[in-house]
Amino acid sequence: MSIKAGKHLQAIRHPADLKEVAESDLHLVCQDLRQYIVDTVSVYGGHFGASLGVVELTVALHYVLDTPNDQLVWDVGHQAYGHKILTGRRDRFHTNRYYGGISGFPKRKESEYDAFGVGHSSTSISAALGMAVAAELNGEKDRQVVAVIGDGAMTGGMAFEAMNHAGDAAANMIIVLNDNCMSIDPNVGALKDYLTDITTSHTYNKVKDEVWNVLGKLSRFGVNAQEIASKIEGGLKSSLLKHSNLFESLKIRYFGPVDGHDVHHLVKVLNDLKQIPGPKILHCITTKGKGFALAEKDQTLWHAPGKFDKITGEIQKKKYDKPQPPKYQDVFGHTLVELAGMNPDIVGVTPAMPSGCSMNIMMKAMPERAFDVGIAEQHAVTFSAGMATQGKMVFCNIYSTFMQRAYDQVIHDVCLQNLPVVFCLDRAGFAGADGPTHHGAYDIAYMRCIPNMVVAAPMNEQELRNMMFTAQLNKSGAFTIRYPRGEGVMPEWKTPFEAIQVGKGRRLRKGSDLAIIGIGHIGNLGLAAAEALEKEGISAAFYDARFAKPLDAEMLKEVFATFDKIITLEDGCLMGGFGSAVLEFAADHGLNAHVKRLGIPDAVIEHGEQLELYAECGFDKAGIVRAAMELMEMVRL
Ligand SMILES: Cc1ncc(C[n+]2csc(CCOP(=O)(O)OP(=O)(O)O)c2C)c(N)n1
Repeated sequence: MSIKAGKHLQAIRHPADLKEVAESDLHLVCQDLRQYIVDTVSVYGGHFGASLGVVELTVALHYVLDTPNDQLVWDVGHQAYGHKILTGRRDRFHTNRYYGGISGFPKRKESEYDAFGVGHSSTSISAALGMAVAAELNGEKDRQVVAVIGDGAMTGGMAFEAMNHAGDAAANMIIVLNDNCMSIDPNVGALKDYLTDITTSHTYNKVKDEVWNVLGKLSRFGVNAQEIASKIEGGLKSSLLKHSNLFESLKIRYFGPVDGHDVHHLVKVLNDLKQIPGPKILHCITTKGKGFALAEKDQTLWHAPGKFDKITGEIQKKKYDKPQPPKYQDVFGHTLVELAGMNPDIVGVTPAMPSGCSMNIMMKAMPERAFDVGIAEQHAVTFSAGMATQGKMVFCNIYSTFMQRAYDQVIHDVCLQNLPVVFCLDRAGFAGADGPTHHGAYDIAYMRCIPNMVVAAPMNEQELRNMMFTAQLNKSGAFTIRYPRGEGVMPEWKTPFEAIQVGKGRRLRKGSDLAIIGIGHIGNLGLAAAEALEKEGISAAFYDARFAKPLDAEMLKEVFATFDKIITLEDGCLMGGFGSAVLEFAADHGLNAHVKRLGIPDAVIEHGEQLELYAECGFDKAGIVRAAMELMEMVRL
């Protein structure tokens, strides 16, 4: 279905076309751009509210800046749909996030307008500062560098590290703070209150307007006038405000707050800021979901609602005639509350993903025992470690991909001290439409090499529950449980708890020709493939390893003693992953077999449905069957 652009957007294929539009007509372009995003996302899905909230900012930035020469860095990038549409990708926008289509995030190889590849939060100021400093070193005095960062992303440590550096480096850059008071869930922390205080303080805003006027008048007279303006502004601020501004105290000049939906004012302000040297921050107040009433009202739901009816607002849900298995994240959420009811030491920690990982269930049931710490994975891990020293049993839930941020904290603050923290890694394996920035490809490899760490992966809901039950009984060392995005396989999932022996796998199918050893949910495809192989005349056994560390030595010895053909199966990276662990075990114990490892190769796997990506990497059901047949053939030859 082709989406038709409104007449003011139709002529705009690139920012150069936008510059042909009269400034007084820019709001019309905004209207069409917003409508185009609504029309497309309602039909094809994707992130929604964030892009609607920055329509005016996007238009103003591309109107004022000389992109792609000027560098525009979007933080996270889930809000950059307008940017994509204005920078040569309108015709392909309906392929957004689909296999083979454009990416849901800015990506350097996709467009010269995507100055920096993003997906993980809070990187924009660092990247922009790097660009600004390099531009200075290269003598490119006129190049503008702009980072657009949300108030949620601003809670991330990297943003503070970068501002600390930026104020001192004094490089020429603009930070646009897109403040909508929301992360995916309502934003948290003291900074949020601080930003609200600045926004709502009448005294501050009155003084700010006066400063702005003085500055505006002087800015026409060049750099010297800027210096004078700066002194006046500083004087006004310090004498009248009596307290200094957080950003100003980091030597980043603060402007705002401004209405981020007034495109005409934004153009004027950005033009002014371009003239002012050094690091500056423009505080814009916006509404997430702006222009689509339901999205303004329930901003968390409309962060990424999937497909919906743009007239009624009804979000499309697949309809089934029989009960479906739950999402793993919900099994986690409900099970945690159950366990916390039994064990008073249990607490929950999430870095900004309460609805994403279903920690919101515990936050609702036991608000004093569940913590959203902001987009701060490193802090989440060390905060959990601190609580563990005091006898708390922390379930710290972090998406596998975001845990990459907190690797040193896992090693230094948890494992070296042998603290019992449970890490639940959601979205392990392929994240799907979010693509490579979000795939949880590396966790088995990066966790299993750390001492004092158990690495487990459930094949179904019951296993997840039992692993969580087991983990909270375990008082020595860290315990990782990784599970994928989406549904499990058991509609009747609320089974009684049973402890699992740590490091114990299980055989689920007997066979005589070859053995498949899977780890985690992907094992269901392995088991299905083993059954399908029967029709091909191949008798395949299936083992569920459950643990990548410690490995089940007894089980592996049995497998190597019984079979000379073995397939290992994981939805994680092959290098250093579960299959590697099996081969290490075999080498260390002098065991021999033809081993074929299936998993994610040493390559960037793009976005698409999980099943499409399994197929691409050769470990969907058909791929596993093929691999088994090839192994049989190869060994016969
Ligand atoms: C390191 C990291 N942790 C978590 C996320 C998940 N995430 C994506 S967008 C988002 C909220 C961002 O909020 P904000 O920056 O205010 O932007 P808004 O969506 O409000 O426009 C979060 C937590 C992420 N992308 N990166």
